[in-house]
Amino acid sequence: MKLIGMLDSPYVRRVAISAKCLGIPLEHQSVSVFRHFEQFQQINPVVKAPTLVLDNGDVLIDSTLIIDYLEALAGSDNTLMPGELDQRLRALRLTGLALAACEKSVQLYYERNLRPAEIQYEPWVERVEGQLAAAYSALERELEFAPLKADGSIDQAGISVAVAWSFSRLVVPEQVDSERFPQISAFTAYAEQLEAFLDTPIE
Ligand SMILES: N[C@@H](CCC(=O)N[C@@H](CS)C(=O)NCC(=O)O)C(=O)O
Repeated sequence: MKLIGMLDSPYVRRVAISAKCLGIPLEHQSVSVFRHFEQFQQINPVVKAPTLVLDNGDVLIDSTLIIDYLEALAGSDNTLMPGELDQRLRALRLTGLALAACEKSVQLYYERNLRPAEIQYEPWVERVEGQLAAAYSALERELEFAPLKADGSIDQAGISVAVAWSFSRLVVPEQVDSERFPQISAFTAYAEQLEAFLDTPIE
């Protein structure tokens, strides 16, 4: 199976890291949705990263759906999601907040870097900045209440939180002050030292 997309996309990176943690080999092709648009179009006309191309040619998009498929391939004995209901609910809550933080960081990055300065719309930017801060504030409270385990293992919530934070620090550093979000920052420092993360650097 081939994973298409750049590792500077948090969505691509969470799929690549999840696959490694689940023990599923993927052939990674660093194709950019911007710089290699036409090449990407040949693989997937929708041009969304990540794209997973199965060995039979089927194409899957959306990181959460791709990870769902990888989880099904790995089997229930090898999963990144807790089985117990309350823990699963928390993992879904954390993952949802991390994905919202990714989405808002991407929107800010696109607004600042793709849209010409004269047609940038500040009320929209302020709205997105507020949403990004709200997502990380909620995550910080969650981790204050109950830290994520840092015992050498990692689950889907941990992968998504760390990937989101590293991405936001890269593309919108002025929005994500480590001192304001110490729990998230410390957990990300732990995660980025794990083999699956070191093996999957942001490009
Ligand atoms: N919800 C999707 C979001 C994927 C996404 O928006 N990826 C960006 C790259 S970071 C992309 O494909 N951008 C190109 C575009 O939307 O035209 C997921 O989880 O995979």
